[in-house]
Amino acid sequence: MEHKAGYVNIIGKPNVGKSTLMNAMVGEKLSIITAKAQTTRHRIHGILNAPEYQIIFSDTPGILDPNYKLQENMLKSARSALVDADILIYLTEIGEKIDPENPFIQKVAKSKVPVLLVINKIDTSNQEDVVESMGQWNEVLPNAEKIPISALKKFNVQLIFNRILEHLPVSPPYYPKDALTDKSERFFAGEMIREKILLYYKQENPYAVEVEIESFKEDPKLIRIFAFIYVERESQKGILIGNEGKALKKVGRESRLDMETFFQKKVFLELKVKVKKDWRNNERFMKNFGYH
Ligand SMILES: Nc1nc2c(ncn2[C@@H]2O[C@H](COP(=O)(O)OP(=O)(O)OP(=O)(O)O)[C@@H](O)[C@H]2O)c(=O)[nH]1
Ligand SMILES: [Mg+2]
Repeated sequence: MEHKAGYVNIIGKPNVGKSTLMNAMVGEKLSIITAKAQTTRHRIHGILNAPEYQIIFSDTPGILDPNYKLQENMLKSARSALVDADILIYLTEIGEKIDPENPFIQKVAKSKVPVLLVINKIDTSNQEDVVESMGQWNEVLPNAEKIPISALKKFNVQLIFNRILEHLPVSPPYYPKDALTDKSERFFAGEMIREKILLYYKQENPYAVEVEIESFKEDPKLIRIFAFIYVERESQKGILIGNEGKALKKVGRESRLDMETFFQKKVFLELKVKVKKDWRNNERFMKNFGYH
């Protein structure tokens, strides 16, 4: 039997469930998920291997109008997903306002590769609204197959998988057949910390945060991780650390537990908060953090 392989890129607005869908397809928690928009900042590959195929899912930052340099970089990263896909999943959520003039949607409409228009979160809706939404999308993206799902409840996720297998090109694998992702252990450790910060702090504060894994040392029984948490202002540093350091301790404890599950090993984690003024507009700083 011929081997199939290809890239399935998941794009869409912030917070529609792109990361939840990728994790459900791959069966691992690779991408962090929160109820806040703009959780994902980098493209992350999640790889599904079987003897006869390799599917490379690409989770991307949500598409938005950029207000600062970091968001410009996030948008670039989402745009790149339009170019290198073998199959595109345009993920929307039920109730999303459709703007046919949106340049992204127009590009998707002209896509040369198969497009699956996936309507997520139907667990929060009813059949009538789902049918109506599918009809509306039919007018905007007539060539795309419409699939209503719930990524959270894993409803109809199998259907997406079947369609992907039908469209997947014949190709040798792109990654080793035991690879799960393109990202390093350090990257995931940093993301687990960022997820806790998005979950536990209010308003603008979590968006001003970047995490740097300064060292990651693994011995047979233990992983020692030292991380810097960068914020933009002194006041944010105070908020992050909290009264008697309690808030930061909670971030440390919860991140460590996640890491121990993910790496299947005991973890010793140390966190330190640092101020890096206005880093979200600092190209050099962002380059160091893998934004291009
Ligand atoms: N009810 C419901 N909630 C969902 C579903 N899928 C995702 N969510 C929730 O929607 C929120 C956003 O999910 P994410 O997977 O982080 O969304 P995203 O598109 O990756 O978001 P960004 O990375 O910010 O662009 C989270 O609170 C999820 O739990 C679903 O099928 N049903
Ligand atoms: Mg995401």
